[in-house]
Amino acid sequence: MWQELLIELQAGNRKALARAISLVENAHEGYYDFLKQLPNAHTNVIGITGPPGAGKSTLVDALIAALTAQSKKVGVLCVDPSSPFNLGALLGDRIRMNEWYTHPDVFIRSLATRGSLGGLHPKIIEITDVMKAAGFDHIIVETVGVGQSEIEIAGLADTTVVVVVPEAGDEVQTMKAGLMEIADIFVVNKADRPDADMFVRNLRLMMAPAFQTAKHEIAIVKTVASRKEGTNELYAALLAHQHVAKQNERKFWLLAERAYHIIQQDRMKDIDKAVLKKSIAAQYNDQFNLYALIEQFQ
Ligand SMILES: Nc1nc2c(ncn2[C@@H]2O[C@H](COP(=O)(O)OP(=O)(O)O)[C@@H](O)[C@H]2O)c(=O)[nH]1
Ligand SMILES: [Mg+2]
Repeated sequence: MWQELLIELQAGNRKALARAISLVENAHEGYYDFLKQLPNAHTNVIGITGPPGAGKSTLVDALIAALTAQSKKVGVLCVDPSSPFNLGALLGDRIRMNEWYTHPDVFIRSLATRGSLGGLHPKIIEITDVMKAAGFDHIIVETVGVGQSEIEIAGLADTTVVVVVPEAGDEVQTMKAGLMEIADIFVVNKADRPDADMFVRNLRLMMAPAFQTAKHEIAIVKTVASRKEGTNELYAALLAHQHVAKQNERKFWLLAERAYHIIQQDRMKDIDKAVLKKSIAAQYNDQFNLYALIEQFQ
């Protein structure tokens, strides 16, 4: 039933790709059968994550320019940040990347987060796998690195780039446990700021223990994304990491993360935080007990 769509998207038909993504994004009937037909494609997925405002979108934009200059085909997924209190997605990324929407070698899709478990789109892994079938040289996924989404991005990407900025000294300390662990490459963006070199030194010191146990070197690349500076160095670091990403042990770990996440999503699909909140509000009184309420949902 889905064979034709798959053949078209594999042939590079972008409309077919967009249709296939919508099929999966909206979990239309039969989408799982479509997923089961996907070939085992080996496109390297580059995850770009980091705090809001670090310059991730600007960096992705600069990276697209560097890659297309080398005639590479690039697919990009942007997961727009949205606050749990306000589910509207920001349109900034869309507007900024306008010039790429008509480029024949570039495909960009923005996904709104829908208050999923870790803040990423609930079907992000599946949609990335659809993108993998479409014959891109590189797939870039931009996500905001907050909370649980770090684990998701690690399961999603073969190479995880963590973007930080020079002034974020304290933030880097507190993010250490999450973002630091998943970084295959660090980008210190906004290197036009005066403290950039000192920050890079501090980051190296801070990462020294991790560098010793890591099986591969974790590159630190300085960029000024808004001036497209440092993108070639970043590209070199990405290529250098590709052979590491393809090692089987790591690959299987990533696939296990993906499988775990998809199973988790499936088991949680009937649980809606808004419904939980409504039930809590309706039942809240002096005798309220959260665990008794939870039982109603299990
Ligand atoms: N000074 C400076 N500003 C930058 C640089 N890269 C991005 N910015 C600015 O930082 C702001 C946030 O960038 P954006 O790409 O939207 O960050 P994101 O939230 O991580 O995607 C924007 O105003 C950018 O123009 C840089 O290298 N230097
Ligand atoms: Mg952004």
